[in-house]
Amino acid sequence: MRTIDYRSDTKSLPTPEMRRAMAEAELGDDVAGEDPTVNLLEAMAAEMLGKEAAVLVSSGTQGNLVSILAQCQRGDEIIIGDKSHIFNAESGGASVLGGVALHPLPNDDRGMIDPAAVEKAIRPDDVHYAPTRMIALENTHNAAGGAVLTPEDTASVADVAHANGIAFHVDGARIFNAAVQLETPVSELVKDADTVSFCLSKGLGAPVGSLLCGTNEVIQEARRWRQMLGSGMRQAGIIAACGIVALENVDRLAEDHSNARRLASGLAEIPGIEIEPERLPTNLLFFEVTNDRSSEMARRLGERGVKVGERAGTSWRLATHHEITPDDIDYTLAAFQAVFSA
Ligand code: TLP
Repeated sequence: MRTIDYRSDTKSLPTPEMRRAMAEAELGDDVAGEDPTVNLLEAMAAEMLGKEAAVLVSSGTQGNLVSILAQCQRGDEIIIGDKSHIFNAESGGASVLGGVALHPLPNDDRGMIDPAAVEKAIRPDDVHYAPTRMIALENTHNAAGGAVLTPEDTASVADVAHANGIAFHVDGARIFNAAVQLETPVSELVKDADTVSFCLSKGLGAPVGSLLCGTNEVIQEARRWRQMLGSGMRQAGIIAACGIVALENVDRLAEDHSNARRLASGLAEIPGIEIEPERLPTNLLFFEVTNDRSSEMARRLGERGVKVGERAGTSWRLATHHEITPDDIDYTLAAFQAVFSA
């Protein structure tokens, strides 16, 4: 039976080209800066993002964390979206390991934070307050359904940060999905960010790894924290080799978006599913199952090889990625028809 895994784009496996690149990669000790494949990946990432430097880290979570650790001190505060991954799904690492408080502001349904609210939330210089040291946005925004922030959105918050001498970070786990969707160079999307993290292991298809990009100074400090966190990875070129293949193929994310759109239009026709296909921005589809047998539906789809991401209650998330073909979309829609009409 075929298996089509929509639970996350993180579930995607490396491509045959990545496996070959892994086998053939030139390797060295990356802790000493001697792995040529890691060095090449970091240079490519820095150039594509328009930043001075980049460091390979083990995950998106670690990319966000080392950015925070490199730029904030114990007792500082970060202004962050209340639906952001950093706030909700990174184990409170900033607070546990950095002693940094998170100050959430509402994310709207595009994952945006109101710049005027940010301005108001910045703490005055007063002994009662934790100094605001960083402001962060997420692009694309996971919980907002893969919504895309434009360069203007980003600039509007970055300008507030910089006018107040505060660092501005972008959690760009899926920033290349945003760039492909907007048909804008990724460097343009993050030009106002001091640091950006992005993931190789989501839609880009690599098995492991993320990069943090920023100034030479901040990235050097981030390397120290990466080492302290136990992620000095020695011959990490076997990971980086896949990352290079991923970065050479970012344009193919457009196929994931088009597959997601076709899937959303098909699902909209199925009674028992509430979805707004016209609101679908990138590769993440969120929708509601309106009958009261949501878990049973998910199980039945699983029996047909279609694995879906159940969220809270009747809310589902499906993510498209490089392993999912147009033919898989047809198969999936037929499976939904069968399960939901039974
Ligand atoms: N998101 C994952 C996990 O929550 C399982 C997913 O399936 O969507 N920022 C954003 C916006 C993310 O969506 C994620 C992961 C991360 C950071 C963290 O990346 P990893 O999983 O590499 O630590």
